[in-house]
Amino acid sequence: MLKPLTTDIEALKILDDRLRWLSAWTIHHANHIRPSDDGLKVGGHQASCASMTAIMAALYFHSLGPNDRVAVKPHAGPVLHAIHYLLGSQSREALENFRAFGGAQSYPSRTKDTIPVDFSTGSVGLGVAITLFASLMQDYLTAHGQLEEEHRGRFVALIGDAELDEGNIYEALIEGAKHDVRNLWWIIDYNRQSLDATSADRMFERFDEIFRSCGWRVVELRYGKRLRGVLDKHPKLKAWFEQLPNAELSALHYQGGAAWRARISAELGTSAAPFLKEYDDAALASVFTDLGGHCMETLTKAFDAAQDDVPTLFIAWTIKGYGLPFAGHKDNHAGLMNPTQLATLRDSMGIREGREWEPLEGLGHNARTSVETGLERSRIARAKRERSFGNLPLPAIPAPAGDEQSTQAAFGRILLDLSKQGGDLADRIVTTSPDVTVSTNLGAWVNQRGLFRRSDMPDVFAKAKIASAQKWGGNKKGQHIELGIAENNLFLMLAAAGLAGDVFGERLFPIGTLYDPFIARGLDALNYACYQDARFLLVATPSGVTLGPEGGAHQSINPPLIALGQPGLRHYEPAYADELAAMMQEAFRLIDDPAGESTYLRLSTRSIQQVERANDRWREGAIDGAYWLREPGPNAEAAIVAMGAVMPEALAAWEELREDVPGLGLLSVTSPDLLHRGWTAAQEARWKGAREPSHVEQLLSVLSSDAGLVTIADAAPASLSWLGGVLGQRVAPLGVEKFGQTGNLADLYAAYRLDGSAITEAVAELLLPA
Ligand SMILES: Cc1ncc(C[n+]2csc(CCOP(=O)(O)OP(=O)(O)O)c2C)c(N)n1
Ligand SMILES: [Mg+2]
Repeated sequence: MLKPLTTDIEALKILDDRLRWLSAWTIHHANHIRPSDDGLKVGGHQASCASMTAIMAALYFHSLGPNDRVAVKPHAGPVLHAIHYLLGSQSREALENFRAFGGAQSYPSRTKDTIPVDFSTGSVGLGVAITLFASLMQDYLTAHGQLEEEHRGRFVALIGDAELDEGNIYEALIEGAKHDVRNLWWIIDYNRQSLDATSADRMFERFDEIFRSCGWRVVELRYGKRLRGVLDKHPKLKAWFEQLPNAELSALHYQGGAAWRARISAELGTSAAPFLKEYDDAALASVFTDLGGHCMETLTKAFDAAQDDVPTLFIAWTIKGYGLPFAGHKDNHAGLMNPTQLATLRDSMGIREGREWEPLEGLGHNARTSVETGLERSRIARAKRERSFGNLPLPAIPAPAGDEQSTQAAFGRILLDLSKQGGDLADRIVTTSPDVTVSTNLGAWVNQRGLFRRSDMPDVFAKAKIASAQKWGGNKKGQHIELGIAENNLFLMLAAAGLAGDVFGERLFPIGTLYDPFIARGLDALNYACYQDARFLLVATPSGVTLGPEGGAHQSINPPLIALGQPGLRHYEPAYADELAAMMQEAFRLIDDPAGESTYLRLSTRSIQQVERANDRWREGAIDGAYWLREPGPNAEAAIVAMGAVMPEALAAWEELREDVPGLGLLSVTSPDLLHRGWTAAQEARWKGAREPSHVEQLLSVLSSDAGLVTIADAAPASLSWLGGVLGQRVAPLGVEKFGQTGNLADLYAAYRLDGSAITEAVAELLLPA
């Protein structure tokens, strides 16, 4: 690891003040100075920023090395922008447009901000946990010889104390402990205030215990240098100070010196008189606000002392709104200074009116020189890293042989074949699963490629010659990362692995498997991964009521609708093994394409008769979202539109009806998501003068304009019923709208009207004269 930077303490204090000023000013400018056309509140969080400017100054201008990566608490976004403004890597224009279209984003965004944002944040808790999985990925890459020692760094999360209520943090903590995670700093801005209120006192000192029991070092930075000195001299005062509840402490910080004096005299009586005599009110307020998270000496010393790889939690005591007029007020979360208050702050910083954006305005020669020296050193450490794409030649993926197959089994076979065949793609695939590796058919791949462990882990059962289909030893070369049953962790792991090309310059092809209904369990983490443009393949299997006797709470209904509404994630639902192979090939291509995205495959355990293909024309359609499995006649009056596991029912119904309904077609939909996107994109293009109809419009326009469509899927019927809106054709939607039962397939399909007779009845109804 490279050595941390050093900048002298006085310069760091000046930088701390500048960050507090610039973040407050950026927010003020957006709310009070930039003209507003719509009268909408712009907002911003001056108090949340002021709370951690010292921590961020110490980190960015003193501690961070060039390989270190940081997730910044969402509401401190303006501080990060201010840092890059001082470093010269953020423009004044972007700051003037903070929260405006195309300007600096409200919360740090990897993809939308122009400054280097290592991890996006916004949904609290997730930015914290992703640093842990990124650190794991760093160990993975190093172990696989894909990352040199000198390119390794530390992963830092800057955390609001209320974020600690998010359960996903503890799920990650536990997973990290299992994998012996290291090179992590989690720094809590412990201002003891959330959005609504001051924090519960009962949790005090519990967080330390939780982290320590997971193997972390906990460093509490309660006092700044001055305050520590004072309290050490006055043990009674210290004891009194330490028993103050959070709310009382915040209120005193808000009220200031006179209130401290009155309170101390009332509660400590004459014993505090000598101390109180030493300080006037202003000095009293100043000494009591000298908490650890605002004291540059304390922060830099603590950071310097934690240079090994032990994961470390810093609890840095702070005051929300430090140095601002609403410091400590319980309602200050979205508080904004008024113009008069802002002018007072500006004057106190020695900044002249009209020169608010001047980075080093008002600094004398010596101060300016040392600040500039510090900035110059930090600049090198914070350069934006290019994304890494397009380096790997991808092999064609053949369909596994077999007349009868399920898509889930075919998935396992394809990975096994890839592994046996070897090559760059197979070596760059990393798989992961929350305790459903075997039941999602990843077992054979893991037998081949092994579990990833930093130190060797023997397969005890294999050594004892106990028969088992799973021969899983763990070592540095293993390519499967086992996770406990916590779907949030799966998605955060996929996010971290899917950002390897961005964070480490080394592209990986991450594949995560889980049961389809449990996508909902980690949905915000999935959204978070997509928001950052992480690239991965999500394989959700098994799905739908087609699970049969397994049934019950494992049956999924709405994930295709989730996928319809999720940017950055392409849903494919194959019926046949050859479609699946084509989709996996496409998914790998999309992972390594700058304009690509992630893919979600919804698979089934139902083994079905594979279709004979006359030619390869289906392939392009399947990748684009649909193709005619049975071509309709010109101006046909009806078509069956089916997706995935229920294709045999659709084919059987088609066979039965083809005589009575001339020209009846059977459309196999492989991605409602892509069809819908194509439809809206063509519409948008038409408004701009283009003529080309979308794929779905072309497919459906072969039918008569008032044709009837019977749509069927083992999923919410709304996944396909919208197809009637494309050309105004009538629809009879079949699908699952109630929670599933257990049962054999015939009974279930009859109960949920997914069988041939339901299709026949629906076609008949559509064709009856109105
Ligand atoms: C998942 C999620 N839920 C709710 C919010 C809304 N929210 C934003 S900040 C915040 C409180 C933050 O308090 P804390 O983490 O202590 O930050 P600070 O005091 O430093 O502002 C809440 C509830 C959010 N951003 N994300
Ligand atoms: Mg807080």
